[in-house]
Amino acid sequence: MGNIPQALIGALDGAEYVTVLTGAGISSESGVPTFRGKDGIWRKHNPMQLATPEAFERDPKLVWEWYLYRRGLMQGVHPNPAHLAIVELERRYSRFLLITQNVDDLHRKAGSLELVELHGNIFKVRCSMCERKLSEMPELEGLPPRCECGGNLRPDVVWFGEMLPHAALERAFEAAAQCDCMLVVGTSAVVQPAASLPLIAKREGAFVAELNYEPTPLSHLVDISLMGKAGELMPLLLRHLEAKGD
Ligand code: BJW
Ligand code: ZN
Repeated sequence: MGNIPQALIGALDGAEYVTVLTGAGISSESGVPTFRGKDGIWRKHNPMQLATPEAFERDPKLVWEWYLYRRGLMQGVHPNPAHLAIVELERRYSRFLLITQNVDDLHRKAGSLELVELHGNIFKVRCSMCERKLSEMPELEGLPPRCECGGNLRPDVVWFGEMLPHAALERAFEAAAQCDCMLVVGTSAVVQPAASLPLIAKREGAFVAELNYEPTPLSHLVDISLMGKAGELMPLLLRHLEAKGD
């Protein structure tokens, strides 16, 4: 088996409460583009013109077109071995929480159960006036789609400058403070407040390991930083853990 540090296997093996924080990198091997980095979305598109409440107010049609395009991309993709390894990991613990910044629904498709979506879900819709939530897009009669109240419907995602869903954030902070071990997978760890969760876990005594393609601002602050593809590292980690349990 490949190289997974014993300290990480030991920490996971001894943990009662495990959390995993994921970012766009975990879905890149499924074909979902990341935001930052070489082929990142924000290289080609200005987030201030597409992912802020001001942008939506200014040009709701443009914002909707961009989100419909991305929904289309995400509809056709499937969970990869990293998503599936997290499902396996969850089965090993009575206390477990998966905290994702991703809006692509791939963790749910993979079968993860204890899951919080910090930045919402691109397949859901809500009203920008009355906060009514819809689990599906209404029949389109032009963009932007309208709510019964007359307000513009919008994707149920969190844009820059917006608060994260309160219950999700509270659950994530509590889990970060209480867990014994946290895995941080495929996030550039620059977007707050998600990026502070590993630091809270560390401060409260958890063993924190990062799995990423490249170094991040977290790399020198965590216990272990593993460089590689999530779709290879996560299944490998699981196999080591299973071998230890035998
Ligand atoms: C692999 C891999 C493979 C690739 N295997 N690895 C100044 C200082 C501090 C904070 C702020 C500030 N100015 C403003 C803020 C606040 C702001 C913020 O943090 N900005 C920073 C960018 C500076 N945050 C907010 O506004 C948040 N709200 C908030 O703070 O409310 C309170 C507040 C209000 C008003 C003012 C101030 C505070 C909301 C954040 C919302 C983020 N929304 C988005 C879009 C979601 C909807 C959509 O999809 O369209 O969420 S932006 C985007 O970034 C998306 C992601 O969830 C998020 C994080 O990105 P992520 O997941 O880390 O992806 P990448 O692409 O960055 O990284 C991928 C990583 O994977 C890389 O490291 C690769 O190496 C790796 N990788 N392939 C392993 N195969
Ligand atoms: Zn409404």
